[in-house]
Amino acid sequence: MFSFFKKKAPPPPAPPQESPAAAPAAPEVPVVPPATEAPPARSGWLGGLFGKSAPAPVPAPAAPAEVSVDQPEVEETTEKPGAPRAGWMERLKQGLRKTGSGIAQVFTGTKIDEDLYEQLEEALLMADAGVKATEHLLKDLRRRVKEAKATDPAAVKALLVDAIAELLAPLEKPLSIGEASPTVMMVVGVNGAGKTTSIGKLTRHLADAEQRVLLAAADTFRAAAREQLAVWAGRNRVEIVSQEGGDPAAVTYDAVVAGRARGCDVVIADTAGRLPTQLHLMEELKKIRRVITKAQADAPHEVLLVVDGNTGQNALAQVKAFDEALQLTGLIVTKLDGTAKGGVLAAIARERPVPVYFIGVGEKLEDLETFDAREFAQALLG
Ligand SMILES: Nc1nc2c(ncn2[C@@H]2O[C@H](COP(=O)(O)OP(=O)(O)O)[C@@H](O)[C@H]2O)c(=O)[nH]1
Ligand SMILES: [Mg+2]
Repeated sequence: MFSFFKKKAPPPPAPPQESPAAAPAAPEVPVVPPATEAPPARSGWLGGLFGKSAPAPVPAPAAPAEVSVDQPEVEETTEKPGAPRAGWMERLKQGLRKTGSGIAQVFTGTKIDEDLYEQLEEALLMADAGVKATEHLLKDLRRRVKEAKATDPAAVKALLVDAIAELLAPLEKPLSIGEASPTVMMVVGVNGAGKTTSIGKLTRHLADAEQRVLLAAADTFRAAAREQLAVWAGRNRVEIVSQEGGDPAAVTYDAVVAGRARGCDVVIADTAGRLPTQLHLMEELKKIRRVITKAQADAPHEVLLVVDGNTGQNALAQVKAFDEALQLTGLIVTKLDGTAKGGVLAAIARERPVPVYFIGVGEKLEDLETFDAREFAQALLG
């Protein structure tokens, strides 16, 4: 069992017989080999996965299953698996700069007065923090300023980082794999949020960690959606259960059954974000959830909502709606590299604190990161 830690981990012990760690090549295996034993203990997402060499190739194609499981086309990819954490922070900072500088701007003056608090209130609201989190942060900041007897705006800014980090801390939680076999994840979210892309990225990290992954293309309504997932399956050399025009719940059911039969470590279902008009999305998703339980009693282990960080307060509304219908276990917040106003995480923390397993900071494979409250707070004010 291992977890994706959000904390900076100590550097991994020197790998015994690995190729140069700087720019590891993608594995040449056609299919991800079955994990025959427990994976090595991970020192964390960053310490364990980033900058790590590809797993040793073990060509062991899976046995055919009863359901239609496509063996993926192997496609060459140019992405390099691994980016230094500094690079990631820079991307996040760049992404949040628009907002961040708005908040940081408040602290460029020379004194702490009511005017500063007013400007800060405005900046936080503009950054999508929402009324509740903004009120909370202002109150908390005033208390901190009083306690620390802070007298200059730079010190107040540092105290605001502390306040935001503390507010966001409950959202930090590692995604843990391996307690169940397989761990079944259902990924939901509105169209275009970044579900399929995030599944692709996550699958890559899991495959790199020698986890055997099976994908379920449960967005059966759009051919393009199935094809897109198949491309990611190909890139990651993992298997996919897909059926043209099939029933999404049936496809997911088949995938979980196949995943169990094949000893997969993880089954991930990609779902639709929009349905033909006569059908109701939430009802369809609830049905998928129920049917998964029929294939594996303790599943799904994770119901992940993918939200686009650019959608501001609407993201909070999505978290609430999906949580009520499906009892979410975690979030993936994407597109924080764009014009996102990261304040929405403060709103989520205050109003519906569903853990943020990952944040997306770009379209490439390596652009998925674990969430660290303090780093995020720093980037927000950077
Ligand atoms: N810039 C950026 N683009 C992203 C990110 N995640 C996804 N996308 C893009 O958003 C678009 C929609 O993503 P997709 O995975 O198809 O969304 P889905 O409809 O929820 O499955 C695609 O063009 C992705 O490349 C991210 O973190 N940053
Ligand atoms: Mg999709």
